[in-house]
Amino acid sequence: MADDALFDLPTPAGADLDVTTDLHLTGGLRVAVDHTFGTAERIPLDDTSWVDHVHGWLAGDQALMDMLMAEAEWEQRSRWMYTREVTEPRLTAEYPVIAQAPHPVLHYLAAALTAHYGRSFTHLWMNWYRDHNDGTGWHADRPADRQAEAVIPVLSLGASRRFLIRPEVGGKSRTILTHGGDLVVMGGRTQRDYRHSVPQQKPAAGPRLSLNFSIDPPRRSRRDATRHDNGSGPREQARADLSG
Ligand SMILES: O=C(O)CCC(=O)C(=O)O
Ligand SMILES: [Mn+2]
Repeated sequence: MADDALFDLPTPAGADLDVTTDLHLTGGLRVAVDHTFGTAERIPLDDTSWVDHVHGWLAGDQALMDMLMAEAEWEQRSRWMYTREVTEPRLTAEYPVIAQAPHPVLHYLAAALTAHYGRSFTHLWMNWYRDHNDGTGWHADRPADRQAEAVIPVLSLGASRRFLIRPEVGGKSRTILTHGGDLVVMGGRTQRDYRHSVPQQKPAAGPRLSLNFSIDPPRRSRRDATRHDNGSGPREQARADLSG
């Protein structure tokens, strides 16, 4: 995109990580995170909003992806757009309480994020983009967009895709190219003052999963919240376009 600033450092740390180090914590899955966050690139959006792009934070992303695609409870969700029901262009699986997820590796990931960012990530929702026709339209994450500030880590597995972010009031978008194993963390007032998306695209792309962590209270799953929000989803209601 001509108007995008590209933030991409091709320095995958994941290749250097030893996937046997944390086996006792990952449920035997051969993955490892970089506990030092040594490849983190802080992208200031303005004085109060930022994004961290942690290149190659996770080693073994394919093993994690294979396990989650086989074992998580994926569902096809739909939502109301004005007068018609629209099928979301992706699959979703959700753990409103990560501690109850039956996969130790998810606890391991949440604990590593909590240790670094100093807040207790308790809620996980995952997207499965089956190919380039799947995506996520412009939105802010709820309820984080109603909090003074928030930290939302998003872990990418599988195919590389473009993660866009632009001011809530409109304007140029920035592109972060996410590779399998990369972590993108939105912080500060990003959920209030910016919108983000993973656009559907023409160039072919294989499957990608994203793992989105938050500190939402567990009493309502995002699916329940969708209903309470009068047919428009908790994340989706904040979307500025209809692309999904
Ligand atoms: O897939 C991604 O990288 C981001 C997805 C997202 O923003 C969301 O599901 O709220
Ligand atoms: Mn989001």
